[in-house]
Amino acid sequence: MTKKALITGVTGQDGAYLAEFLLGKGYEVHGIKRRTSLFNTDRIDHLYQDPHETGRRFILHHGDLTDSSSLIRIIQQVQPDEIYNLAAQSHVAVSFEEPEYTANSDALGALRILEAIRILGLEKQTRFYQASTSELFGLVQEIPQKETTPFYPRSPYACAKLYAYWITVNYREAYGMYACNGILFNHESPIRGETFVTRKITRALARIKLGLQDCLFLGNLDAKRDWGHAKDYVEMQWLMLQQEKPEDFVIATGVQYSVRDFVNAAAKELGMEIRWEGQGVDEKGYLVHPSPAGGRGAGGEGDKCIVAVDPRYFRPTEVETLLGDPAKAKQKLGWTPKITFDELVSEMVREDLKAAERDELVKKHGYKAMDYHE
Ligand code: NDP
Ligand code: GDR
Repeated sequence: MTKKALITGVTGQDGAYLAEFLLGKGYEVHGIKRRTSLFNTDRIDHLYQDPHETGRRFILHHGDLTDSSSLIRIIQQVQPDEIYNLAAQSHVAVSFEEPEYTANSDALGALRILEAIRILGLEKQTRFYQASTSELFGLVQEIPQKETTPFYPRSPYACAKLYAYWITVNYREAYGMYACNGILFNHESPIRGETFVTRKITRALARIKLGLQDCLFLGNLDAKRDWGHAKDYVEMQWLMLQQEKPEDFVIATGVQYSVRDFVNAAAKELGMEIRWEGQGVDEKGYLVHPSPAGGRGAGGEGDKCIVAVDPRYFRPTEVETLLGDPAKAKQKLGWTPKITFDELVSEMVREDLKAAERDELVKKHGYKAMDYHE
């Protein structure tokens, strides 16, 4: 029997990698996408199958995590063996600007799916994966963080995800459902959203290299993260649903770098040198460099600003340091990340350089792509 999986957030980074992975495993894959005014299926276009064809194994449905009726209808229609709840307003900084919407989609969204499973009597048939996050650890209580480390969320996003984490545990215990949390640390890729810091860096430095952009504006350069590759991590999402008993797992590499380290690694990949030594050090220890934002930064060749700090990107409450301990996943799921930090940076830079070269060509023909600073 062909297994059926339903993925919420299929148009996102993880959704795209997971859909591809499950199709490779022979699954029939259903994805929920929300209505948008323009096509936003770039990440899954290579998987698209014409709805007029028969025997399709990749099927998209319109739905929204804030709309129970659509979720119940789709789950009833698909009768999935596995549901991967990846949809979320996933940007931590944006969650301070849209806290209520973030709670609605990220916290109540998980509840709506769990309730739909229960309402439809699928508790024993449908396994449920919740995309939990290292942001739950927030103000860290223990280094490195593992499954038993106490949570201390530091943003509306993390608070919403905390609810989703516990409601998943509760439905498992209350109704005997196969429901589990993957507590995933940051994972990136060439299809990472452009406003997360890694992609923002690789994209901007590639464009600076080709003269398409002047300066990269960042926030906290000293924040430390445990960065892995999304392709490695989606395999663990699937493995968590293939165990005998549902359990929660930390997925991380166990290695930590700062945002500044990431900038240096990306710059090195492009053969660029970031001169962090500036004209002085300010009260917070940042190297000062005159920049259009009047902020703090680092110089490039001559006196040109390449990287500057714009306080706009500071968060009201920051998560300064995250480092995961993936020992349990290693032991029970056989987890070892295949892609190293250097390989991740190199792949992201390579792909963003290709994109910048395309933009350069377009520019040569008289068009200019908008230079968003987000
Ligand atoms: P993305 O932001 O790339 O993708 C999020 C997806 O959710 C998109 O498909 C988006 O649709 C969809 N979505 C957002 N709101 C709704 C809604 N109300 N209804 C339906 N769909 C919606 O996230 P990632 O792929 O990076 O992450 C996947 C999940 O894992 C998220 O839940 C995230 O919070 C969590 N996570 C991510 C980590 C990471 O490092 N990447 C680490 C730990 C957890 P659209 O394309 O229309 O915007
Ligand atoms: P994060 O990822 O908040 O960890 O959440 P992000 O890449 O946004 O930030 C990482 C760290 O970099 C600092 N930073 C900046 N961040 C952004 N976005 N833009 C900047 O200009 C910038 N400058 C410095 C941040 O302050 C932060 O400390 C991601 C998301 O995918 C979540 O959905 C997921 O749950 C967690 O990872 C694990």
